[in-house]
Amino acid sequence: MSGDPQRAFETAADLAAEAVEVLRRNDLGGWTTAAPRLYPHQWSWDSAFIAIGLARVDTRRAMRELTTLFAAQWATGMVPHIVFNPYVPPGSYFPDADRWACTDLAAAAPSAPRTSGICQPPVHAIAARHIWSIAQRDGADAEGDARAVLADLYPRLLAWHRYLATARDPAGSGLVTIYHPWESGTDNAPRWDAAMASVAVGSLPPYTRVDLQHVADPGQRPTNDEYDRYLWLVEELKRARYDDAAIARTHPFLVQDVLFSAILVAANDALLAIAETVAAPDAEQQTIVSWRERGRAGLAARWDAELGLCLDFDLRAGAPVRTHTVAGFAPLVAGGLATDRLDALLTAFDSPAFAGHPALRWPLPPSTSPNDPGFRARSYWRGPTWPFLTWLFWWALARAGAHDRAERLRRAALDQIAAVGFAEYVEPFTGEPLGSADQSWTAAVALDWLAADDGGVA
Ligand code: 9WN
Repeated sequence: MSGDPQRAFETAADLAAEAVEVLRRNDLGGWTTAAPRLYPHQWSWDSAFIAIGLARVDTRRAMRELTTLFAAQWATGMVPHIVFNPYVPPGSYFPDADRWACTDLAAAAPSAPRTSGICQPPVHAIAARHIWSIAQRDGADAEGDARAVLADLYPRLLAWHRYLATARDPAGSGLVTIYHPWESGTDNAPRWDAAMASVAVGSLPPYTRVDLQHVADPGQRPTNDEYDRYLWLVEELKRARYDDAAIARTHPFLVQDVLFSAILVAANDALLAIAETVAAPDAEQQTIVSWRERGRAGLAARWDAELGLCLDFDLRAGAPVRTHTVAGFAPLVAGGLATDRLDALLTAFDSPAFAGHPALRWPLPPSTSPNDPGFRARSYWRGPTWPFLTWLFWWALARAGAHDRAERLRRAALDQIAAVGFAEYVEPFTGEPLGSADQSWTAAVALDWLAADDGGVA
C-alpha cells in the first residue's frame, strides 16, 4: 500500500485491525450480518466469503458461520439466500420472512429459522476447504476440530450440490437455472434486463422499500420498476409453493446463469477434496467428479467466440444473453481450461473493456463493462467494482497459475480498500465508496488478501 493523503488506512496493520473490528461488530453470535443497517440478516454467499476471512482470525468461528447457515438448509438440499434474524424490529429489511411465507407454503422449508425461498451461488464448499487448509497449519487442536465439523458439513454440502445438479438442471446441461436475479447475487446487472422486461407484472400486494433509507442516493440501488418485477417473481414462486418442478413449468424467469454454474464447478472441486478428507465413499466422489465435468462442458457450450465471453442462456426466450459483464469470465472461475481459452479470457480481462480501461481509478474489473449499453458507473451491479468479486477472480487467477496477474490484482484491490474502507461497492472511475459501509464480506476478503502476502491461496 503506497502513500496517498486521502487514505482511510495508512498501514496494512491498521487495515487488518479495522477489518477484524468490522467483523466483530457485525457478529451476532455464530453468524454475521451482511452489513449493519442495510442487510441485518444472514445472507448465504456473504457468509461463505465472511468465513473465508474469519479463517484468518479463528478457524472455529469460521466453520461456525457455515454450520449456522446450513442449519437452515431446506429438505430439498437448497441453502436459502437469506436466513432471517428473528430479533430485528419489523420493517428492518424488505422483503421479510412474512412476505416470503416459506414456512406456510413450502413443505421443504424449515419452520425455524425462517428463510427466503431462493438461493445464491454455492461458495460454501470453497470456504470450507479454505478453512480446513488454514486449520491444518494451526496445530493439532484446530485441525481436529475442523475435521469434526467437516465430517458433519460434508453430507449437507453434498445435498446442496445435488439439489443444484438435479432440481436446478433437470436437462443435465451442466448449467444452473436461476428463478430470480437475486439468486445470481448480481441483482440488477444488465444480464437480467431482457428476461426481466418480458415478465408481465400482475397485481402486487402493497409494499414499502426499506433499502432506500440506508443509501445516500437512490440511484445507487435498483429502480422501483425493477423492485416491482423482483417482488412479482416472489409472488410467482409463492404461487408455485416453491416447488421446483412446478416452477420449471410455470415460472416467467428461468435463466441458466454461467457465473453461478462456474462457482458450482469450483465448489465441486473443493467438495471433492473434502470428500477425500472425510473418506466419503468412492461412488460419491465419482458423482462429484461427474458434476464438475458436466459443469465445465456446459460452460464451454456457452462460449461466445465473437464477444470472447461466456454467456448466460435465457430458457424462456431460447437465446443467449449478449451482455458484457464480469460473468463472462465464468470459465476462469470454473478452472480446468485449455491454454488458448485461458489466454483469451486473460486478454479480455485485462482489455480496455474491463480491468484495462484507461480511466479506471484502480485496475480492477468493473461489474459491467464500460462498453456495455447498460453500464452505469454508480448504479448497483451496472458498473461499480465489488471487492468480494475481485477476490473471486484473484483466487481463480492464482488457481489458473497466473500468479503475477493475481498478485497485481491483490495489490490494486488492497489499495482500493485502504483508500475507501469496507464499502459494499465502489465507483470504478472516481473511487467513490457506494452502498453500505462496513460491509462484512469486504472486510473478510481484505483479511484474506493481507494474510496471503505472497499472492498464494490457502
Ligand atoms: C438481495 C447482501 C446481498 C448480497 C447480494 C447483493 C445484495 C440483496 C439486496 O445484498 O442483494 O439479496 O437487498 O439488494 O446484490 O449479492 O448477497 O450483501
